[in-house]
Amino acid sequence: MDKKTDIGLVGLAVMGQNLVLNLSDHGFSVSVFNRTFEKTKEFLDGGAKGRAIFGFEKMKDFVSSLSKPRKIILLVKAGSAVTDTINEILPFLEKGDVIIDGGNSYFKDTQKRFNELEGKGIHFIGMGVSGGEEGARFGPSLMPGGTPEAYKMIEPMMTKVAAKFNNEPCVTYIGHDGAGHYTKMVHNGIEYGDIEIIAESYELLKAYGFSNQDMAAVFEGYNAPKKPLKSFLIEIMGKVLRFKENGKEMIDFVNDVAGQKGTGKWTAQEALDLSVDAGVITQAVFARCLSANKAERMKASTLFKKVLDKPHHSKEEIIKKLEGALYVAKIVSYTQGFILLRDAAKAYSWIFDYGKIAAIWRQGCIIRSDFLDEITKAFNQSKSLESLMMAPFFQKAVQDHLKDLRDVVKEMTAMGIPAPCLSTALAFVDGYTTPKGVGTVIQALRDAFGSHQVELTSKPGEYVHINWLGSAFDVSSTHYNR
Ligand code: NBP
Repeated sequence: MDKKTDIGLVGLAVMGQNLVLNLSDHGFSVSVFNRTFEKTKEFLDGGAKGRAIFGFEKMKDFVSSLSKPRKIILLVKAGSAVTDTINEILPFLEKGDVIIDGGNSYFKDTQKRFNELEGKGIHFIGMGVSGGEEGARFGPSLMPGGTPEAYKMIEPMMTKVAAKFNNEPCVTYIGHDGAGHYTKMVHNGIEYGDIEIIAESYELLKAYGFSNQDMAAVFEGYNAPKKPLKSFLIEIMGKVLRFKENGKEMIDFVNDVAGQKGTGKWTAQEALDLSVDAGVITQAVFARCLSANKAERMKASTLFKKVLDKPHHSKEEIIKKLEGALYVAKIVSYTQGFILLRDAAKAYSWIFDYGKIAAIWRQGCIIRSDFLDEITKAFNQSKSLESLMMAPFFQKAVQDHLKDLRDVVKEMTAMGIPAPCLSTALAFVDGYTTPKGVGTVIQALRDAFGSHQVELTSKPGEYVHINWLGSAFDVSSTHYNR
């Protein structure tokens, strides 16, 4: 091969192979490398055959096949594999070259790698890639973070391979160092919430006596054009429910033990670290944890007898109420996700354009939906929006359907169907919209047992200790605000 290639990719598992083919479809020549050379050979003899895709066994040859400044995408397993790969490439790079980590790396690892590589004159972009195998192949949503200069170098390629929504590419520069991977992490957290509320709906409909095929029709109805829930996940829920193998509806044979890879957990941990209520995402993570504890659940199910209500509504009524309930819960979940992004921007000195972030999630990724187009409009209309729920469009939507969520949570509680995400979404709306909440009692008790001081409404900004319990040795402790 005489000519240098446009871009290189390391990691020929499912994501890597598909992204290479996507790049190739758009006319880019690609050099590829994989730790196990056998996989490279298989790819060159298989999917890559007849294309301008070139494989290498030695890292040195791979790097020298690239046109300068070199651009190398990593799609290897997140964690130490990324560090190992960077260390292997580094000796052959020159100042000004760019490494793009397209895996689901932890944003703090990305920040560290960014700083180390920038110190060596190598650009590092942590790029969230969403959409799974299908997305990588035909158009993912891409969330690149790093320096704007480095992004400019890969922008022409990324805008071509990214998914398109109304001809707009689903990629935008997100922000400095780990901002891209952070945004991908929050995206994945939101995905956890979306999946959990669909799962809770399924449990309710099942308890109402809907067959799988009837439920499929309900989700297909929710996914009809112009409907507020119209989205990829609702669409595939219908397909999953309809799916049969040898005449059997396969959903009935799936063990109820949920897996997770960690990005939901990171989002929940971040929410706790930044003191943000991302309850829907966090409860979605806990729901997976509880589901995974099957042996204990099986035992507990024999120990506790419940007195449960029968359905209170007709099937038609519950379909309608559930649609409204899911819509409000989704608004809450995305509101919380964007509040997390807002507070992360403050904590990590990023400048986010929330309208652009919502815009690149409209296509290509797992949470893609028409709803995200409304979120894009809401943030574009008001750059200083405090929270999504306060945008007039979503304020009205919550107002119109809050009773649906309340009725559905009430019904699930009465029927003994766990609704961790739907109920936490309702609790958030009630807490968020109350002028006087639980803080009063919490502060009074903290002051009573630990002398942590209270702020009296009559003296804003001043913290005093009250001797609630009439203690003889009454001393104020430090006031902790959080
Ligand atoms: P995997 O996450 O399964 O990783 C497999 C790749 O990593 C192979 O190429 C493997 O090489 C390589 N690798 C490993 Br494992 N350890 C290595 C090491 N120490 N040094 C060099 N290479 C090493 O692949 P994937 O599912 O395609 O995902 C790639 C990235 O994209 C991950 O970060 C993932 O979280 C992210 N992601 C995946 C999806 C999805 O739907 N799968 C969606 C979005 C993002 P080998 O062939 O020699 O073992």
